[in-house]
Amino acid sequence: MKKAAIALTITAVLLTACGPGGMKHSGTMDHSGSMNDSDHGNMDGMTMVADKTQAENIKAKFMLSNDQPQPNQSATITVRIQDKDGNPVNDFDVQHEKLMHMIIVRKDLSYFNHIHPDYKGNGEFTITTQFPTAGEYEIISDIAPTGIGAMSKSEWITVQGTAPAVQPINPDPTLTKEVDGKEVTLSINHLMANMELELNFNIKDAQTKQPITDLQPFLGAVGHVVILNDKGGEYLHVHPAEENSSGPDAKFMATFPHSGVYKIWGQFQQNGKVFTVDFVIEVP
Ligand SMILES: [Cu+2]
Repeated sequence: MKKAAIALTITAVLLTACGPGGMKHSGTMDHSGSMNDSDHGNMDGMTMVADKTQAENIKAKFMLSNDQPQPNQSATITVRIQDKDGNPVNDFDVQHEKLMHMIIVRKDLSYFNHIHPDYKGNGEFTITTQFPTAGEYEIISDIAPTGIGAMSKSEWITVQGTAPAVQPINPDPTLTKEVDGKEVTLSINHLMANMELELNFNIKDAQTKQPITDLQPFLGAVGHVVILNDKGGEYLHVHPAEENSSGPDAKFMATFPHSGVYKIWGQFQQNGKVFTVDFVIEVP
């Protein structure tokens, strides 16, 4: 029931800023051969987004090494990318340093994982991971088949056993969170649906309250932001407005397609360690 809906209803909004992370793989068409600062902020720059029909013509088959995956046991996920005739799609562009980005969330969005499967050739990607609990998970893959453009594919899987109680996805009363010794405040200008907005993550040292200015590039940019709605039907992959910032502000652009509740995960790196901060917001 769910499976049929997934391929058609996922709305992927891929907004890609220019930068080394978005550089094309060898030998592909590129909108701009060389990057310079004046190209930054050109949001339709590097990675073109596949149109709906092109994206629908690319199929992703998700397979698990065990049809009945168990919590906390290794499971290998294989994703086969095929064209509409079932032939493997062989060539992919690098986006943000990777050929495939994989996001795994539990249905209530209380669990989030961002991993990078290995490309085995012949359209096949694999990765071994674990699911922390029983329950339903959505696996989302971002790819950019060469010459077609960026798209997302997803599938639901069920991890065996008794699922823990579903956590309500309630909007956060304040958009300041402390994680790994950092105090992160999210601000969004003029929050409304269907309009491109700037999301600013301001990052301080949680103890000293001093601004953090030594963020390191993560996946070729100041950070990586993923947004999902609470119903699981909308996935926004968001990209930096200022690719090269090292803090304390990390700015991203995104468009929330509808009003409703969305969860936002921001990932940043400092001192060689990635930290993830999440916020739940309600878009009026
Ligand atoms: Cu990734």
